[in-house]
Amino acid sequence: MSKVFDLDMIQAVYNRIPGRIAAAREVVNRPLTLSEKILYSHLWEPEKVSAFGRGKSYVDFAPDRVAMQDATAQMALLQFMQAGRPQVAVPSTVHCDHLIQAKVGSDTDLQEALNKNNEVFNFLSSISNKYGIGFWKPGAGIIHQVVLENYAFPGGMMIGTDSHTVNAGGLGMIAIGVGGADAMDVMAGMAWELKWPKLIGIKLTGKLNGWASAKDVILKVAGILTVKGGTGAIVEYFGEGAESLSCTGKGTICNMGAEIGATTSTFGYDDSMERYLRATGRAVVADLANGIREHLTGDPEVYANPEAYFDQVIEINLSELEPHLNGPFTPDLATPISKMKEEAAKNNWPTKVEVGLIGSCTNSSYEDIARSASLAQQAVAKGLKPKAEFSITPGSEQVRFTIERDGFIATFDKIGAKVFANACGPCIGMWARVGAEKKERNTIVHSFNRNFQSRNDGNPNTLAFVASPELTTALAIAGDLTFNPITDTLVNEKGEHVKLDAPSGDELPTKGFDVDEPGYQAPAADGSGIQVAVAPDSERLQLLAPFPEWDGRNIEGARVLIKAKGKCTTDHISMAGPWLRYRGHLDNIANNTLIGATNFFNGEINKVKNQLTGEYDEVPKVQRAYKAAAVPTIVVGDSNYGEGSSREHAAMQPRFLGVRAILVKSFARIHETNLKKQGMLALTFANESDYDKIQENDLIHFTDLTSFAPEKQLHLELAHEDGSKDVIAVNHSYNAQQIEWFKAGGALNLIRRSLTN
Ligand code: MIC
Ligand code: SF4
Repeated sequence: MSKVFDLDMIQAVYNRIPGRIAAAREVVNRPLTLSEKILYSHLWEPEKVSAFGRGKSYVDFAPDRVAMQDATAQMALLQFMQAGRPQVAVPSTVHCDHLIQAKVGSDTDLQEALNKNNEVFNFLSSISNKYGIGFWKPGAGIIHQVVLENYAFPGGMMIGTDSHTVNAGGLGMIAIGVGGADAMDVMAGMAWELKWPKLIGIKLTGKLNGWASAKDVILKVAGILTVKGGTGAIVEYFGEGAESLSCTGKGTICNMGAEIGATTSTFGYDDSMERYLRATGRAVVADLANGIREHLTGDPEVYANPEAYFDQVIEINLSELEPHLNGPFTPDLATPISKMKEEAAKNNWPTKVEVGLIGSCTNSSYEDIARSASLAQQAVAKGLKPKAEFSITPGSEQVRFTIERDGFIATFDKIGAKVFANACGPCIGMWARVGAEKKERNTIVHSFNRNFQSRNDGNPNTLAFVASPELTTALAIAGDLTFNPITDTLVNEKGEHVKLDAPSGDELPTKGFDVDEPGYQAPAADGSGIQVAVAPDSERLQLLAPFPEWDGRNIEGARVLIKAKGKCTTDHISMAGPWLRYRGHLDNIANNTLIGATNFFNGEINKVKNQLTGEYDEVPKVQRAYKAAAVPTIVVGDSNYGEGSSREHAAMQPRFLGVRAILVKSFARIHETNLKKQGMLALTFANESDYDKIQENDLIHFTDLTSFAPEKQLHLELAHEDGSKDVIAVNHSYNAQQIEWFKAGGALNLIRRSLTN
């Protein structure tokens, strides 16, 4: 596309960056990392610059832009509607990508999605039009790919209502996933608050070769740091290895930083980013960035002596990196391909690969597709017929159009691949996989980022492994999880042993990108006359009613709705797939609340005791019964509760159904903020082992909620059925402002109040 979006804004950001960094240097008085430079350049109150405490200070920021996808934008914009503003305060976009189900192939599936989701797409399109929001239609592509191609810029700061917003770190941004309520604040012209993050430095040396790809860097990092190792931290990559990676490869690495819980990941501006900006029609942005180049990367002293500036440093030699397969069921279980035979046997993983899927926001760049196509081409030339099914979901119409022009789709056709619409599709469970309902144990491999149980096809017995698109393609051809393309051979149709050569492909199209109909709708210049209608009887959309304020009293006589055991991700709390249909209707989507979580007391899913009747029933039903009887409840959980997605539904639903507090060993960052924003109590055990003290029939009394204050523990009395009692201390991370949200019944209530005053 020829037009550069929001160039004035980028220019203004670049004009102020040098001065802001100079001011920060004065107070911090040492060389700065890239992350610090971007954070300091985006302070809401630049005059209050100070040496903020990592992991301690809450700081207000002014992000440059906001991105939203269809499944979360509905709730974000339903909230924004209530803020009483005529227009968004910063450039914002909506992308329709999550609601398209992959079934037959791109055209049919897209048409089907348009028919099914017409009401929601119309709502999003008209509300975008009204409030000055750029709207990307269904089929235009996946939010993060479209953002990288059109909006991301080095040194910028963005928030987005999707955890993989972090993808834009590939173009040197600080881009952070948030809940819709946070997005609403920024669109309404308010500050955005974040605890000043810790910094993890990852030094990349050497150069990728052979079968290794950028994806393997993050698969390895996930193995080292685990799903919670990045919590509260920004991961900054640097070193000659970092510079040798393509810009989209960097995007892949940052994208999957969400899987280690990192606030975001980023890379310093370099030649690869300049090449990408020029190739995507933004030479003018590249020129501007070149003008302040030294400010768009970390100081040389930092990279020369990283231990002195980062809280943790990891070094990875790209020259020695092996392709990895991470999974099943968690993205941090990393196995180098050479160890897969042994691991699969040890764990009894089915080794027959049923399906290989490439694409998603993580891995759908031109380079990814070109390299995978080189393998498909080899399969054809060497007489190999893929043993597994194989599918591609391109990340954007621009990539799809270009790869079609360059013959890659035709190559994939020759190996019988299916091309799905430019959308999330199977990655978010929008995949009508034939036979999934039989719930058979089986193995699939994909180039996406998440592999939580049931995520892709709804079958809890599908073992999904995450790999690079290249390895995914090779394993689909081999139909075997233990096939190591570096050492192993395959038998072709003529019975000959053949070997696959390492993949190859261009980083960017030599003939340039091309697209016919990108799928963008610019907003009306004056949207004041546009009506946004929500039908009162709609089952898809529902206007929001305010949550009740806190009554100023201790919560007493609370019941344990569920004590969740083990992993409890946002997929367990508010499942996606078929439930995506209710993302704009709080009452309806609340019927999936915690239906994926395992009940500690009976080991079962979606079966908890209703203390009013003594019977066991489904979680949402039991909670609705408590609500009707005005019985307060709490949800108890394990570590890293709420990991995964940014979906604030996982916080709003329990809140809507009347749950009063979530008490866990630890939270994932976005979920904790979402709970606070919605006026829920988000608490952590002061002693993790107190988790064991909570019994099924307990009555729980707060003893000191009336003196709720920052940095002060709260106490809960557990009255057990046998008459004994325990008093436990719980921690919280609320600051004074966040306590006001709690008191008001949610942050939005404060905004509503300010409008009527
Ligand atoms: C995901 O990858 O889980 C999603 C779907 O993109 C989510 C957003 C959502 O739940 O709508 C995310 O990662 O934030
Ligand atoms: Fe879509 Fe999957 Fe990316 Fe989430 S991770 S934005 S569902 S492609």
